[in-house]
Amino acid sequence: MPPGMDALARLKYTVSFRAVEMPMPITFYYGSGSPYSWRVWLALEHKSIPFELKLLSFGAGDHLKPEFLAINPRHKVPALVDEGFAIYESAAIVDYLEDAYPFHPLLPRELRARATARRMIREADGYLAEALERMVAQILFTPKEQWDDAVIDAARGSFAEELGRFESMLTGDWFAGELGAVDYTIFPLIALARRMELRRPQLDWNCALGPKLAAWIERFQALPVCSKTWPPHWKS
Ligand SMILES: N[C@@H](CCC(=O)N[C@@H](CS)C(=O)NCC(=O)O)C(=O)O
Repeated sequence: MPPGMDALARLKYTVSFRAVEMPMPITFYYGSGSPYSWRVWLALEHKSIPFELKLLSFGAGDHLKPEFLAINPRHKVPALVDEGFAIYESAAIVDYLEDAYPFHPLLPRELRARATARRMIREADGYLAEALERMVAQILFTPKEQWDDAVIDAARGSFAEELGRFESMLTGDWFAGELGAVDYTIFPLIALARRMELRRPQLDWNCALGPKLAAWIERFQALPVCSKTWPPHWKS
């Protein structure tokens, strides 16, 4: 501590020194390939918030262990603990980060632009993600011999229809003006849908993606944060 400081300056120095030396990091519970987890990771990176990443293994049943159930009794990732405060549900986590760490905003500041961005997030969670989950249940979690083609085709149809809606919502480089929470919600959903083509090539998303969405995907994939947060098990 520099000599000659008065008591108040000394206290301020100590507090700021401690804040620098001993930050209480956020603990972020994550699952590789989970689009909801990916969205939160992107939000944390956007805000440059330091965090400790806890990669849960579903295979090992990490999400069913008592210590994780104490954080999220619904045994789902993502979840986050910030100085003892536990929060789960990806959209709520992103809202929390936006409120608790207002720098580098994830949503537009202007009232109506912000409302519109939130509406798009609700639409993505309510309709796009809903159709995706129906495909995931079949293509990723049902043995191939037991796939119900009618269920997959119906879900693929709903997802494609939603892609058409989001195509028409995209009026600039990003969904809500600046890169932010809407993009971070939608990209992981589309990335997972595309990933499922490895198992079911007939999904053929290129046919369902309009030119604006296709260019937006290219733009997003060119961001350093995209490769930084790419699901680890997709890299191998
Ligand atoms: N609505 C939740 C969905 C989270 C979710 O479905 N997570 C999946 C992985 S993508 C999960 O953890 N599943 C494990 C389980 O349900 O036991 C959110 O947005 O956070």
